[in-house]
Amino acid sequence: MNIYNALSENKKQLAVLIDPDKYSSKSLIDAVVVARKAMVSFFLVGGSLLEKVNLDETIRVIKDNCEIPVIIFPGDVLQINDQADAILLLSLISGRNPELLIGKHVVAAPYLKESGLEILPTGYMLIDSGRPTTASYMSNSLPIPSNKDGIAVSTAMAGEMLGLKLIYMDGGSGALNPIPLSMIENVKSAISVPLILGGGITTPQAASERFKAGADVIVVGNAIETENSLIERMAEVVFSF
Ligand code: 1GP
Repeated sequence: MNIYNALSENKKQLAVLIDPDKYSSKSLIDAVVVARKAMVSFFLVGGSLLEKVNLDETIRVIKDNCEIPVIIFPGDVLQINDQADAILLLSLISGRNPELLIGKHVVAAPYLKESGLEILPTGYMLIDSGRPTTASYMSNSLPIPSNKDGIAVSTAMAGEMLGLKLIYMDGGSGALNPIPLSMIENVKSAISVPLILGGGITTPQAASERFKAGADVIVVGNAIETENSLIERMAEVVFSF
């Protein structure tokens, strides 16, 4: 399966973020079973900081229990794993940390080439969500202020002009406030590549509003860690479009 083509289909899609630190084998299998039933489009796996050494096992459990494609959402070069289907090759274009714009990519390139993973060049934009997140702290970068739509628009446009194939706007996992609708609308109308959106989306209504504003793929992580059934309700929103 070509993951980029699947992400670019002109339809709304739900991705479930699995932070390997947050799941036991049992709770992961439970989540996978619900995700399969709900016909979730993708799993993203990874995190800004992984405290347990179980990425390999996490991906294996997912692959053993469903056909849903696994995309690595790496917080570091240590999170390259060839059991997955694809990897978001993130350039943190909202920040000015050269390591996350090109440095880590140089280190990772030979490993990525060897891995056989499908590479998804992604303009990653952290948006301020009301409090520091692990992503903003670990990336040593300043998120874009949530009321500065113009900065977000120009940043996303620049990312597309540089050849990045996806734009991912993220409030960071566990964001206090999800990304405002006006920012999503303005960014979406300025780019033609798929727009992935995540961070602090905890209700089907918040997801629905953000799909309407222009998000193509919505990523939900935190909210489903304690309530699996939310996956089904989020998926119902996707199928209502
Ligand atoms: C974080 O976009 C993802 O990078 C998902 O965020 O965990 O807050 O849903 P949540």
